[in-house]
Amino acid sequence: MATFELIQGDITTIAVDAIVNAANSSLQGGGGVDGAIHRAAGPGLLAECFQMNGCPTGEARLTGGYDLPAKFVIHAVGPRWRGGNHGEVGLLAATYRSALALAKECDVRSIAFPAISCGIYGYPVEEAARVAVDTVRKHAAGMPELERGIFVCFDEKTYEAYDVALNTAE
Ligand code: AR6
Repeated sequence: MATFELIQGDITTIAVDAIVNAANSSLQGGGGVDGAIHRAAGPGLLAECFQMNGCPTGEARLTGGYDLPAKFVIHAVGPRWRGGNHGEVGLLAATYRSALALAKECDVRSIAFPAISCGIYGYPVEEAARVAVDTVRKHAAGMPELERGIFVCFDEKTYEAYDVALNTAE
C-alpha cells in the first residue's frame, strides 16, 4: 500500500522512479512545469518527445528522465478549464489514471505529480486537488508495487488546497 506525501517545491529536483509532467498534446515542450522539466532534463528529452506523435488530452506518454534525478518522465495532458461543463473532471481523472497505468507497466515504486492543469490551463485549484487525490488514491490501491506517491506543489495556495484534499478525502 502506497503512502502519500505532500511537499512544496520543484518537481525537477525530486529523486523518484518517475515524475509526471503537465504537458500539452504536442509534447514539444512549453512553459510552467513542462518548461522546467525540459530545462532540467536537457535536450535528449525533447529529442525523444519529437519521435512521438503527440498525445491526446486525458492520456500520457513515457520517456526517459535524461539529466533529471528521476528515471522516467510521464508526460500527461490535462484538460484546459472551460467553465466546468466540458468534461473537465472526467478528463482530469483520466489524465491521472493514464499516468498511473504507465507507471504500473514500468514497475514504478515512487512517483511525483505536479498539480496538472492548475497553472496555464486554469483549473480551479481546490477542485483539481480533490480530483487528483481521489483518483490517485483509488487507482494506487490496485498497484501493489507502488510504495510512494508525492504531490508536489509549487506555491503555497496549491499546497493548502492539496492539504485539505489529502486530509478530507476518504
Ligand atoms: N515543480 C512543480 N510544480 C510546478 C513547477 C515545478 N518546477 N513549475 C510550475 N509548477 P502548468 P498546466 C506548477 O502551467 O496548467 C505548459 O506550457 C504550477 O504552479 O505547468 O497543466 C504545457 O506545455 C501549477 O500549479 O501546467 C501546457 O501547454 C502546476 O505546476 C500547459 O502549460 C501546473 O501548471 C499545461 O498547463
